[in-house]
Amino acid sequence: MFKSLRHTVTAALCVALVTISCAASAAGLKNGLKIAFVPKQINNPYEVIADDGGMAAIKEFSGVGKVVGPSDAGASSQVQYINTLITQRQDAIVIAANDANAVVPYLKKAMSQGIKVVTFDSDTAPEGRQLFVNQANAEGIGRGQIQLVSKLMGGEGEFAVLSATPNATNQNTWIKWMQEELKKPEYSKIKLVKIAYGNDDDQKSFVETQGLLQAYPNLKAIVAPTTVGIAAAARYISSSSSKGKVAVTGLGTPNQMRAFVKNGTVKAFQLWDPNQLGYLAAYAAANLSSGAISGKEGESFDAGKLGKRTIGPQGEIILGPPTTFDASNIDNFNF
Ligand code: RAM
Repeated sequence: MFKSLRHTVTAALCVALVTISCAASAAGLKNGLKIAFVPKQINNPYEVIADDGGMAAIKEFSGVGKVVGPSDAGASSQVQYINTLITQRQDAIVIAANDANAVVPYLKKAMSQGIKVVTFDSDTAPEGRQLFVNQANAEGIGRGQIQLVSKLMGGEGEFAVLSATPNATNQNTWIKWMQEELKKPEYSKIKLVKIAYGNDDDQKSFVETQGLLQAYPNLKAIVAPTTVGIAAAARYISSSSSKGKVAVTGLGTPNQMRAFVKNGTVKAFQLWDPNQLGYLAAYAAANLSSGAISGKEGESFDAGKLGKRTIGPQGEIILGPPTTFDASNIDNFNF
């Protein structure tokens, strides 16, 4: 009797252990992974939403997450944070790079010491990281911005781009695709007159908007492919005589843009969910750090509530297509 009881207990324990170890290996992630997020800027509302998504993911797989970074988006402002994270022996660094090259030597140093490096939002040169978690296909974002602004301008007139910093990899890639799209004959009557840089600084973006309106009196639209820029441009225009004459569009968060959509300054703009971007980047980093993936094209991994994701060419993982927001749908979104 005792013997059989002992067997039953042992069997039950085995079932329990097998269940636990199956649960752990289903996700295949190590416990207690130390993952640090380094946003472009610590105080940019977009980056804050993305970082929150990352921290939520890290909590799900019982890691230890933190967010550190500069208050400006300058090319080298992230270097000191990377150096500290190397000293702290983090398992992974997840970074939205302010410059394609400035951070690469430091990220290479991190990787040489076994720290996994994932870029998200804004990439480095490929040798600076193992994976890049991109919000959406860059070509699609760039071409989509021109399709949208052309519609808002009635297919003709002058427009300007109000970008982030001159060295931002993501904005520069999108602008390159905007310029490609503009070569199509259907845009022969619209002209890009200037690319201005607000440096993802609210005040500078505000002043740059004012400068564009003064320098180009016939301006029909401003495209700001940055959430900081579009919010500042909309704020300036909404209380100026240009309201209703100069369209503002680009990439913005629904919560920052809602008031300007409601007061008619902004008809339509685009974005993806930054929270999901951070969430996906954290899962990518955890899978790399756990050895579940090595970063090769074609490898798949489990990204929690976002399901199975596959690594594409050049170590790129794409979140999904952007959404276009306007008066008809903006109240369905809260980020
Ligand atoms: C700003 C930043 C960020 C970009 C968004 C759209 O918040 O420049 O990198 O992805 O805009």
